[in-house]
Amino acid sequence: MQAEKKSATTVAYHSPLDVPRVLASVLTATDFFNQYRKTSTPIVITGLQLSHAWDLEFLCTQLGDRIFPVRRYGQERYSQDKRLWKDIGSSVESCSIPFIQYAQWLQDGTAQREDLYLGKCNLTSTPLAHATELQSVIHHLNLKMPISGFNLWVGLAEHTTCMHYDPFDGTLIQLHGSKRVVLFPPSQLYNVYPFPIHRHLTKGLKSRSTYSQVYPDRPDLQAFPKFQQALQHRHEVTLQAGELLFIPSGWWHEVTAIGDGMVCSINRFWRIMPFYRALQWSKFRAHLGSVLAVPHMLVEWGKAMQEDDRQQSLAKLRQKL
Ligand SMILES: O=C(O)CCC(=O)C(=O)O
Repeated sequence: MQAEKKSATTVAYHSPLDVPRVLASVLTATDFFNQYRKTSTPIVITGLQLSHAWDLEFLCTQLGDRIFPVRRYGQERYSQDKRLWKDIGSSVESCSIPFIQYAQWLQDGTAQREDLYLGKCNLTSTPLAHATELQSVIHHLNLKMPISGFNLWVGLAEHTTCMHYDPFDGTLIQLHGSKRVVLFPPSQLYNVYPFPIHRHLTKGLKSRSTYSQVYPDRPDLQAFPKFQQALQHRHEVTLQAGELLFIPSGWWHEVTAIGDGMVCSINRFWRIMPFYRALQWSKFRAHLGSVLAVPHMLVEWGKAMQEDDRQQSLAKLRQKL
């Protein structure tokens, strides 16, 4: 009997692999380093003590009229083929507004309607940078050599940060609501179809070679057939408030806010440790992409310098870095 031929578009699903969960109180800094960081293994650290609820009221008291860029994704974006997107990640069209204005938009339906997201906003020089829960987990895990300050991510359930990887180790702390994170290891780099590096030459940072062209939950296997192989390596975890996800450099991750209402997390990037782990192609590839984006960025900076509201135009470009 002839075996039935599988259509190129049939997705063979595998149960996702788990990400280990360990209680913060039983995980020492040495074990974290030896078992997870050294081996480039994602892990969820649970049971972090939150000194208060990180709800919208608390965020408003801490951030009030500070100005943050809020990205407008729009409802149509995720129904489009990613290859047609005009911008991605930090380059998505944004407007700079006081936090309380954003809080209002979260409550009155504007944020939902427009799929607005306050993504990767630097908290340095705000009171939240000194929050005890952030400081104590860093101390507990003996995390050193940050590449960035703390970044705030605030949005509504169902917002998705599309699948990408970072060229640094990352820690994502969930503070309010939950997030579902889908991960693929660095070995799957080409099976998840990153945007090509050369696209930076013509699109600057509006394209990102660290982003995948595939929607992991509804892949187009005709366009991206090798993604079928990546599915065997899919990991999935739901992150609850009071949990930290360690995302080693090069690991692909798609992050979706779930539940109802406001969802808030803070992340930070760290130099890759131990040093030899930094000798990975995905990291160099990401940096090469940034170098190729330079000529396009210079043109954009040149144009911004000629604008009447030069300061504002330059500030907008800085946000996209
Ligand atoms: O929380 C998010 O929306 C994205 C976070 C992320 O990509 C990260 O922590 O690396």
